[in-house]
Amino acid sequence: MAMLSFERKYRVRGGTLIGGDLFDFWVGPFYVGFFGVATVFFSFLGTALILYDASLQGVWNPWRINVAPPDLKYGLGLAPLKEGGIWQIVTVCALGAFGSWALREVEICRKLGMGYHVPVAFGVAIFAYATLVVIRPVLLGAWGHGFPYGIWSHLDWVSNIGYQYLHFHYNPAHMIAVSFFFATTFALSLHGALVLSATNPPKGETVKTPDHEDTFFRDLIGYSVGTLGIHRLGLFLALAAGFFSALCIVISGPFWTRGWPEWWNWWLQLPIWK
Ligand code: UQ2
Repeated sequence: MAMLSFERKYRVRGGTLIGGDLFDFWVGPFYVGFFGVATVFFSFLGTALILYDASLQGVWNPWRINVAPPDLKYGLGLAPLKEGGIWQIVTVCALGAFGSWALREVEICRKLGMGYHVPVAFGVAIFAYATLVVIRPVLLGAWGHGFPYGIWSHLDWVSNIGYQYLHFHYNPAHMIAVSFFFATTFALSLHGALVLSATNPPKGETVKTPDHEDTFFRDLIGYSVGTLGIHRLGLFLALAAGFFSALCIVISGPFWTRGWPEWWNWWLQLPIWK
């Protein structure tokens, strides 16, 4: 599998953003590039630091490992290694690894003469993460507002922040984000089911074509979004879910400090009730 017949045709030189020809080669099926080296560097360093923090605490249960951000008293300064400094370096490593991975995707897109949809999509996920550990903590004035790196501990963080605003489901941006997540899963289930149904005809029959897919939905609801359209819709729904997720947390604290149920008082304060 490491050298498919078409790989030879598409393993073209160039398209690199940095480093010229230096890292312009493959290792087995993987393109390396400057950003492949950078991704490996940041991933290993970040993972090693998480394991080092676990060793300091003597916590080896994977569910319970926790790399905590600094205390709020350190503000936006650097904290001592064992008091959140590791969390700060791990955060730099995470952003370095994610950003390098995105730029490696860009280099591969350039090599292949493709659009940049995949790195743009991944960029929205990076943006959502950066909102949690950089943008919101900076707006609130302390790295301690970032979330802890741990399977169990990050769940506790989400729960605590939710209760801090009394009832997070009253956050209008959270409502929109959740709706987009549900719409995304709905659209993918429709799409996946439709493609499988068209490509799995009864024994002895030929595979069905896209006009069968269009016709199915025209018969059902009088409308088909189309084979290209469903992928545009899917990308839009997923990116919107990520965008409104970032929005709902960044407005919590920097732009609204009370409980989210209270935000809806604007409705009762409309002049039409007077
Ligand atoms: C479609 C189409 C596809 C699809 C799907 C539809 C042939 C293979 C799933 C139907 C999707 C519609 C009508 C949009 C639904 C809207 C939301 C927000 C979920 O028409 O074209 O291509 O996979």
